[in-house]
Amino acid sequence: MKPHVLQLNPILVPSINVKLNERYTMHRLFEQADPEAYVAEHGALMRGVITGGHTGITRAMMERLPALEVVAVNGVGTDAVDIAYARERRLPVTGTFGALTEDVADMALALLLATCRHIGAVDRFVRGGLWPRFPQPSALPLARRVSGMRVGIVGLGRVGRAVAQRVEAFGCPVRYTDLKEIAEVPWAFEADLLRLARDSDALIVCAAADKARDLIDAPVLEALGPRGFLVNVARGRLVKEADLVKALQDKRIAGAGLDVFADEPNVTPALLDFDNVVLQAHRASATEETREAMGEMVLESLAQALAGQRPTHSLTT
Ligand code: 8YV
Repeated sequence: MKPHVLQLNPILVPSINVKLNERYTMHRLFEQADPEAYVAEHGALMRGVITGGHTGITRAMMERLPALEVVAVNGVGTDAVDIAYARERRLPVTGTFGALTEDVADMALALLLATCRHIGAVDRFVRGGLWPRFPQPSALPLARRVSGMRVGIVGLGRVGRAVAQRVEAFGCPVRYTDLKEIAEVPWAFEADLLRLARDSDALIVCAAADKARDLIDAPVLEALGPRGFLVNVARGRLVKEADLVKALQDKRIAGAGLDVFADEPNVTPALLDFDNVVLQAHRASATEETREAMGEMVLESLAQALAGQRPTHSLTT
């Protein structure tokens, strides 16, 4: 009999779904009209869970799955999983570590370029037929040069390093902050986030959000200053959104590029009003290539755990 696996989020790669269906009896909770009733009825069967980085899994849900042997996160952020409880139950919680690094770093660069060069605002200008109506160059403000910008990276994990490498190719001096200095990297460490913000033209948030929240608040934005840009490809709650809105309203920062938000999929409405803000829908890892690689890692983790082995990409066991 095939093991039963509960899937909390859709996977958009057909080949991965084919393999999941071949190997497991899949229970796609997001397709159920009444997910609560579904878990009540079938929860006891589930040996594996697949969830997304943002969705994670609560203790309450894991408690309803007594036969659970593995939580496979289709992502790298495990901040939404109750890790302490998983450890208590000796459950492996796996991630797709390394699979999405390049794409998330690419998204950080895309957001930095789009924000500094007004890509979104000018696209709206052209699309809206405004160019022929306002052909004079003064209709659009001058943009900002990205090449050579001083870039501050908040959190120098895999993604932070990949961002650093990319902006170096743009001739940008890089500094970073993290919990502690990292010995083997060529970039300058700055322990004080306020000082990093003050000495940066762009701050790029790449940190894990397991413990931290509201790292980027009014004082940090004030230090970044009216010519500074903020990019966030990590987690929304690392930025105090009310402070960001206020800083944008008061023109205390120059702009922001955001892929992640505090209350996804709801975006603080005020953020929609700024022309100097570029918004994405938590899509930094959403390429065919990366999502396929992530899916393969999920398959590998399920197979290992359900064969009684320690999954290679387990964080907890
Ligand atoms: C994904 C993420 O969007 O890896 C993470 O932690 O948040 C994103 O890559 C998500 O996990 C997709 O399920």
